[in-house]
Amino acid sequence: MCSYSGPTTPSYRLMLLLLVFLIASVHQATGEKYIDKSGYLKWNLGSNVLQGAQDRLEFRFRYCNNKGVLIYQQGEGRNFFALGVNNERLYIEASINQLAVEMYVGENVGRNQTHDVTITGLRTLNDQTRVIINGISYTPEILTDVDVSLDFSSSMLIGETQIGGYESIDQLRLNTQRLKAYPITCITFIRAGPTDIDLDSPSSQLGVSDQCIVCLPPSLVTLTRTDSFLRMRVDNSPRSNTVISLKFRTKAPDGLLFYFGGPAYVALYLEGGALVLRLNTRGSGSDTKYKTTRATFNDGEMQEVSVTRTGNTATLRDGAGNIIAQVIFGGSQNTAQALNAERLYVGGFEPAVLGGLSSDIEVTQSFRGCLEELRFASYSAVESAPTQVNFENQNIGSSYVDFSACLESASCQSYACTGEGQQCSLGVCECIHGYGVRSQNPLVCYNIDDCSPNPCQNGAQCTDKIADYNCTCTDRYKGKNCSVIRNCYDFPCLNGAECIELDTPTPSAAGRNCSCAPGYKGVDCGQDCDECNEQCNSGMCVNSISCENSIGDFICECKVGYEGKDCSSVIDYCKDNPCGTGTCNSFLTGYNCTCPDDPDGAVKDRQSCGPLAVVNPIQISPAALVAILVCLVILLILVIVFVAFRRQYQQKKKTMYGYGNGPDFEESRENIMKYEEEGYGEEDQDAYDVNLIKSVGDTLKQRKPEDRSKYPTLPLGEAADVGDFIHGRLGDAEKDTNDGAIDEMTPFGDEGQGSLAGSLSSLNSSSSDGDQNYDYLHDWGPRFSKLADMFNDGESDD
Ligand SMILES: *[C@@H]1O[C@H](CO)[C@@H](O)[C@H](O)[C@H]1NC(C)=O
Ligand SMILES: *[C@@H]1O[C@H](CO)[C@@H](O)[C@H](O)[C@H]1NC(C)=O
Ligand SMILES: *[C@@H]1O[C@H](CO)[C@@H](O)[C@H](O)[C@H]1NC(C)=O
Ligand SMILES: *[C@@H]1O[C@H](CO)[C@@H](O)[C@H](O)[C@H]1NC(C)=O
Ligand SMILES: *[C@@H]1O[C@H](CO)[C@@H](O)[C@H](O)[C@H]1NC(C)=O
Ligand SMILES: [Ca+2]
Ligand SMILES: [Ca+2]
Repeated sequence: MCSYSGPTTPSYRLMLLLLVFLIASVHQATGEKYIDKSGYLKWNLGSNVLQGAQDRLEFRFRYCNNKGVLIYQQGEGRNFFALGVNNERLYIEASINQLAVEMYVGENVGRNQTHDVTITGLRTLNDQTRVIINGISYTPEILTDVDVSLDFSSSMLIGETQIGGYESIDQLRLNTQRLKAYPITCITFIRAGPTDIDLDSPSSQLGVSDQCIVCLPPSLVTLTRTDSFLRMRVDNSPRSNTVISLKFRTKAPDGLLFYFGGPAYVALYLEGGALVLRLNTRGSGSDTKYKTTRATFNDGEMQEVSVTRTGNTATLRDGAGNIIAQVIFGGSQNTAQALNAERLYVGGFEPAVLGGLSSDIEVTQSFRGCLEELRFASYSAVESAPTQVNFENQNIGSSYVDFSACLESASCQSYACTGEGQQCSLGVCECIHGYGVRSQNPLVCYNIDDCSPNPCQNGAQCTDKIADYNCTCTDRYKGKNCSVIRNCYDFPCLNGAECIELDTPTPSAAGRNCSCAPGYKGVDCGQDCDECNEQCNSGMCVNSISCENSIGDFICECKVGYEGKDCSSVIDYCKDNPCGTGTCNSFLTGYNCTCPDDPDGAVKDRQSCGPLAVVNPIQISPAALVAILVCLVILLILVIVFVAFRRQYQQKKKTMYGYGNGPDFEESRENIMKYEEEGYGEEDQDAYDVNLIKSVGDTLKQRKPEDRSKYPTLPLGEAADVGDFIHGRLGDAEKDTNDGAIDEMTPFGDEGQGSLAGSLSSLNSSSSDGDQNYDYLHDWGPRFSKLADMFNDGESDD
């Protein structure tokens, strides 16, 4: 269970830890070994240190470079067994009774990490072989298909054993390159079968120390100019033996790699891409030199070389230790010659010494490119392995160098590569990809015409670019070379849909994807989508009263409170902030305001937060105001015109027919009917006297029921015979003697009666008025006497 963590667990762990520590310290006692590059531990024939390893081989180790031999057992004839690392995997190579075995036995063997390895079943070297690395078990990846039987105690594998490297590549029988390199390793212990190998007492060793150090990052330097150099501080005691190794990357064919010594020296440089090794151990006379036949050391790849000088012999080796050049100075090989150790120049000569030194050396310009992992050893009697020299910390003079990285594009003099299409690359200017060389010295590059021959097909137009071209295809074609028919051309999408080309070997409807315009559906967007009944890319009617579908479209009639093409949005009546300082509450049907002057909303349904005094003021828009004014003006004009016309008419009548009499009688009556303010006869002094009209109404209301009975009333809901009613009313009016007029006709019947002033009417309301006398008007004053005259004149005219 998860909760199981009883008191036994920690103590168990502690015990385990103690055990591991004990084992570790036991192994430490046997002596961990750091074996530098070029170093090795070696046991002679008959030592049989790997006896029992065919059943179980255990070791703990760390390494620093990408490949190399860890354990090498030489056997009789061509038999051998080798175990090492290659690209972070454990690798075994063996040859047993003329059968070659190659296999990877484990993964995740990273550099600069300590690994615990247990290999079982080495006896068969097949899938029975198992490896456990840091607790993880791996089955082998067997590259060969053979059955062998391996036994480290049998005579077939009796021979020398080398661990952590090898004395000489010549002693190795390796079939492949996978392990051919000197590793830098730290070996804590090796146990073959039940027995630990005593690492303290090999038959011979080189470059081995008792203390493991962590892997040093490789020291590197970029030399950027033909006069760059580094002068390194090294042991300056003259000694008879020297080892110098380094890695380099350049494209420049010429340049000094190193010069060690004074008048007596060993030197290595590039000349025309080949390596030249020179040696002079006397300090005078002509030196001896060897130039490699291989002239591709300036191919821009990483090259690893080492020069070992022993007395008057110098040997140049590649990274695996293969000899590629050797020179012997003088006659006697046995004469130990101590080189003057005052100088180690790397990459170039110091300007001050140029000419003074090395008159034999043809190449005096500097190496340009990257140098890595310089190793140096100088010794007399006991061999010592070269150790890494730090370019940055161990130089005593330098110029035009960069210690940060391998700066491929910085390794040319700044003015050198400025022409069109040029770049600096590991020491040389070159034409960039897509440019051709028009001329060397000075370098001129030109843009290669990528349209010739024309790669564009089907009438497409070609545009040249740098290391590329662009075909402008006609409508029907697509592709880099316009050689492919577009699906969208032969199978277009309909109704304005966007057509997306898909990749198909042949043109087909499946080779395009139609992205339909709103309102359409179907693979080619040829169908209308019914927004009233299905989900469409144009939306669907929601919250609608009605929906009407049409081709490519639809019309929704929204429910109250909704808007939008598909009625999906709720109308926000508050969006224009109609409440101003108040809070607006929007509902489906409208909005109301909660105003600061009425936070509790006592006054309901306020549409704005103006002053409360005017609740629902009648709003008159300016247009309405203008309309009313215009109406008033028209009315005024009409009145004026009417009055004027009437004046004129009366004048006319007076002259033509005599006053108030003649054939025009009926016409006069009509006018009366329109001229209603006359209705109350001479008692109405002010036209439109509202009080007067009101009083009539009041009089009517105040009538007692019995009074009312005297007047016929129109029974409610029995307004059938209005004609009869009016007729009866007329009759009543004639009989009636006092009381105010109550309908349109009676005023004319009453006209003139009860009025001191008599009738002001200029018309004859009835023939009975004919004998009227207007003399009393004279009593009203001069103005009225004229009136009186007028009327009397009219009478007399009759
Ligand atoms: C190796 O690991 C140590 C720490 O364990 C680190 O300091 C060192 O830089 C590493 N070396 C390389 C080459 O990565
Ligand atoms: C275009 O044409 C070039 C030259 O004819 C050919 O090398 C290339 O493979 C073609 N590319 C395609 C995508 O067809
Ligand atoms: C290449 O041609 C296509 C048309 O085929 C054009 O859209 C594009 O811009 C061109 N690119 C260049 C770099 O000329
Ligand atoms: C077509 O396009 C749509 C959206 O752009 C995508 O979901 C669909 O997978 C595409 N169909 C194919 C066959 O590529
Ligand atoms: C606004 O209207 C809602 C719903 O009709 C009502 O509940 C609320 O009292 C009203 N508020 C005001 C301030 O009129
Ligand atoms: Ca081009
Ligand atoms: Ca539709």
